[in-house]
Amino acid sequence: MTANFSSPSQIRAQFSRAMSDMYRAEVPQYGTLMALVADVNADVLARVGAAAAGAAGQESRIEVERHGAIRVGTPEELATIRRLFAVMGMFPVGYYDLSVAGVPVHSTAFRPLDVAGLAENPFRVFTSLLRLDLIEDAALRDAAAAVLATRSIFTPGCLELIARAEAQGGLDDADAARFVSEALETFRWHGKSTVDAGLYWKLRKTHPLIADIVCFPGPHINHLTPRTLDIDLVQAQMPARGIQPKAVVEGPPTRRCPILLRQTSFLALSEPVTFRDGGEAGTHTARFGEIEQRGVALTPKGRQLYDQLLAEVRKTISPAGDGSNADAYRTVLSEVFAAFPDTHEGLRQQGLAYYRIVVGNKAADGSDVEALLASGALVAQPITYEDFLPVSAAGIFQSNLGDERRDDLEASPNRAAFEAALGAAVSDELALYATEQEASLKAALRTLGIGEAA
Ligand code: OOG
Ligand code: NI
Repeated sequence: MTANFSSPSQIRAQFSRAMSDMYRAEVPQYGTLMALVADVNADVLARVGAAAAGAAGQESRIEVERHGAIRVGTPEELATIRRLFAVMGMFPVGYYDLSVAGVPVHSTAFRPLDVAGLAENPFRVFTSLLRLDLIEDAALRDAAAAVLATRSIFTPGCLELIARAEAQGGLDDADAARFVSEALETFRWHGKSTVDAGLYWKLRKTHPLIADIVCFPGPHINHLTPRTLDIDLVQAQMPARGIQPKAVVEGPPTRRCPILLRQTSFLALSEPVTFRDGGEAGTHTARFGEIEQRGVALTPKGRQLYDQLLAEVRKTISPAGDGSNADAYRTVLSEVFAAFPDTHEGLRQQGLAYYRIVVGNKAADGSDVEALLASGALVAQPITYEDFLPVSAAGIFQSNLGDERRDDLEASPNRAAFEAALGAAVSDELALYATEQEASLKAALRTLGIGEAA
């Protein structure tokens, strides 16, 4: 008997559309950003054509959001979030320690594990868990924990449908539609804080992110991110549309062969909040819009080179929040990254990046893979990086939390504690790309009748 269930990718597509609609209503600037991205993408396609715009240019639905981000407060919340995303075919990939950059959270990305799932709908959610253990003031830590212990971030209907999906192995169309609307409630913005003004300000002084996570009824979506074909152009054109970009684009510089991920955002807005005790109303700054441009996934060797070059850049210059050294930063970034090969052949042959190997239209001669690639019997296509970068993520966090003073933090990755909270291990993102490259090569050789690869 085959049950008549909605596919997880269909549910994810519905959920991502519902989030986009809700967020545009909540944060009108996000709608402005979407319109700018659509215009820039159309310009690029008109100018260079879809083929030259790379794999991204050939996607039929380039305008759909690629990711969003939330921050949860407790292990129990994280564990239930994992079950919620699993209903939509999204699983935890990667561990990101943000304490290294002074942000008291650690994170994973919930996403489809395979290329097929990402192609059906690419939506991912970068999900961070608050680390109360990094708050030094014990009384404040206890107060925050007490507040978090009393809240319930899921509707009863959502919890019931998660359990039903787990028990049945899926949801039918009617249940899936209900699930999407119940799940949406978890991510909605509430301008009414659950705490008194005094506690809000104490937490905010310790770290604005702690106030953002602890003082509200749930993990409001804090940004959504469409994909652009030219991030430099969107960054440059934001001011003309009345939105203020962060000082610099995070990640690698502009290149002929894009690698990893480049991101930028417009600065978060100040939203009015009221407090439980009716204390003087204030404003809270947390929600923004982001754009991303993705390139080829790097191997461990490529990633090491990236991390090393980025560290070299940051030793010389770190981008100021007010943009005063943005030009100088861009110059140093591109000078230092001149050391990173910038042809796909070079990247592949030096083992720096991952490629999907497919059969080309030239006759095969012999069984040497390099020779087959050189003759065009095999073709190497860059595998897109689908994950995140901790230094970039920290830059995105920081630029949207305002320039308020905050306590310094000790770097202290704790993947084991994160996985214990999650109730599952996170997948290793690099292993997913390596497996895809290997499987594609095997399949291509099989098609050519060459049999097992050496
Ligand atoms: C998440 C920031 C990280 C990204 O694109 O690197 C992120 C947050 O601000 O909660 O979304
Ligand atoms: Ni983001």
